[in-house]
Amino acid sequence: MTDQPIDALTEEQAASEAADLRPQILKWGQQYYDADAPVVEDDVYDRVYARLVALETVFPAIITPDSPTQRVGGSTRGDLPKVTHEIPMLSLGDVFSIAELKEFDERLRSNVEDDFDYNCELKIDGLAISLRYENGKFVQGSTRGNGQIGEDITANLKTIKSIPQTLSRPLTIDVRGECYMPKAAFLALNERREAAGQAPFANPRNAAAGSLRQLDTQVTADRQLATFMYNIADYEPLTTRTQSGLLDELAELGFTTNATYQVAHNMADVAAYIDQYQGKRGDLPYGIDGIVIKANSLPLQRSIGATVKVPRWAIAYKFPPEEVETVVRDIEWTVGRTGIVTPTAVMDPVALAGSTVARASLHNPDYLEAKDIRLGDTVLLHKAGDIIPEISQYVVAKRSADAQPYPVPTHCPSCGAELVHLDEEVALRCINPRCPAQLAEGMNHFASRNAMNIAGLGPQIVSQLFDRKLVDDVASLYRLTTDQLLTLDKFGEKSAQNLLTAIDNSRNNSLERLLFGLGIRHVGAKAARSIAAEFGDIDHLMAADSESISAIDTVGGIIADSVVTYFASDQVQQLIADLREVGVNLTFTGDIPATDSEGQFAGQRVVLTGKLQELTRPEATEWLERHGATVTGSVSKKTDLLIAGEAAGSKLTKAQSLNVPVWNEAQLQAAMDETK
Ligand code: 3B8
Repeated sequence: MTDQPIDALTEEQAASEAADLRPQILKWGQQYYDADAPVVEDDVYDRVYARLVALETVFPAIITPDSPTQRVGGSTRGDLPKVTHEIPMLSLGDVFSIAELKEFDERLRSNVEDDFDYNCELKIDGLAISLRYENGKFVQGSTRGNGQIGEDITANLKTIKSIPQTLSRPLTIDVRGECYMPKAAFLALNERREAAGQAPFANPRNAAAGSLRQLDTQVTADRQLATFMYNIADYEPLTTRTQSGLLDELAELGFTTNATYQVAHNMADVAAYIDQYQGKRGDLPYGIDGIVIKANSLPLQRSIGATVKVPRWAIAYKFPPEEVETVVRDIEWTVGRTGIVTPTAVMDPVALAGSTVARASLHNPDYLEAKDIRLGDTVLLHKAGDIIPEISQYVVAKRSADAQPYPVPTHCPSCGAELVHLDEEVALRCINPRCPAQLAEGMNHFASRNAMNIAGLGPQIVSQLFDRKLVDDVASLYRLTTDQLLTLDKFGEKSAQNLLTAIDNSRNNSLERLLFGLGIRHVGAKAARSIAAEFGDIDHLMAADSESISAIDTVGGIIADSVVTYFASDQVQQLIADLREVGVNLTFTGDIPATDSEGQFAGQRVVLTGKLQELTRPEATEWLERHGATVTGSVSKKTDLLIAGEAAGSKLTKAQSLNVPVWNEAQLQAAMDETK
């Protein structure tokens, strides 16, 4: 993007710049919506988008029908029903300095005759939601959307424990607040995602947004979302007439409110509140991005009113982004358990928002290229969502003249095998199954709490075990001796004995822990449990075909195919034989999990083809599998249903020739809506 003034451009130059920006914006938008994993910061996206809008406004002739500016309803997903907010859900105006905050105060005081107080609140970094109660019963929940029209997310919100189903009084009210993911839940979720080979969320806000848009409410329920409610569309039904009293009354009604609010008589009080929480920010269990001040009197709020977009009686003070400068010394490429090779910037350690930071993920080669981080660059570092260290940008003025773009490796840093991009994914992968880095990561996963739960066997010990060639796979763990362990750094009799006991005890685990611990692609802890319970022991599982595995209620075709492929490998069969020989239990000894009722697509083979508009492939697949379908890749006589998106090709023709029923995306959506 150039920063040339637009009126200095010719139409041809404008057209050419716009043509460069559009694919970039579309790609970023796609990544955002498909994966809830933005590749650029929101403000970069906003600036580039604004530039395109400006170009097209000055030169309307250059607008193309496929320009991202020509899309309607970009902020809401088409697959969720719409809700009209009878009283609009406004957003807050924001200021970035105490000086601007004082201007806001002076403007307001010059328009209001009497003295008044403010209520100060933390600005929670989540998603605004509106909850409708009729006669004290929760009837509908929605997102803000564009303020007039939001999306209906009632079913998802019903899974959130802090949202009361029934109020302590039978009021009819619309209550507004913030839905967020606590930092601890976010970290645990990302750990689970990485263990199951899924991409982690970039920050708690994205994780919360992704969780609220789930088609399957069980997924939302597992995500541990929370809420703080802070506003009401119309205060008439309440007894209180102040904002601070409103927070108390909402709490009495059964809502969760944030208890940190304080009434301020003047700007000195407000400044003290800001100081206090800016310092405590890193210690809070949820992310905040500023504070909000509101005229405390509710009737005064009403008389002051709002512009079309923001209330005039409240303002958000955004904390200065806590950013520090540091220098990039290295870019490390590490290989994860699933073979994904991730770049990490290694920097001079700096204190940032309550911790010392020396590393920041650069996610993937595309991200590295977009950020253009080079060795020796001075960079600005912040914490995304108050928690994940992230490089904002390099400092242009401090880049040395001979800094070179960082080359993306073509070969695995651990084993030297050639790296690949599978299925057009952004991630770079090493697909060598004997890659030592993957083996070590695999062993860490094997030992982790939800897998074999071997206390004391952490990454540092695992890497020493591999370095000293004491192990070469997970079965060899069970042949370790005290003498061998005594050779490890800082290991004495006692620590060696403790680790051996922990390893020994894990022999008796029920099969699902082993299944999960083996790290079979797509097999999370839940699927492992259902599979172990269904087959009872590993021999029956290894003899099973994909159909019989995917016949399990909660296990779909993708998982089943992955399990079958895994056990078909000679090396895997050897590993299982070794595990048996060293005495690891291979049978299910746990409780039988409750099975779900018959899914709508039970026993059906479904194929997806073409480009879906509203859903992503994985979303559609996951939903179908949860409802009993086996989702396969090719159309045959056995196919029960083809779901065809746009530009469906040969699979559609084949399905038609075989008289296989064909649905479009809208029909799939209708089926999804019905089962809600
Ligand atoms: C009016 C009041 C929007 C908001 C508001 O923690 C309005 O009060 C709003 F039109 O968005 N993120 C808060 C937070 C957000 C808002 C708010 N109060 N504490 C927040």
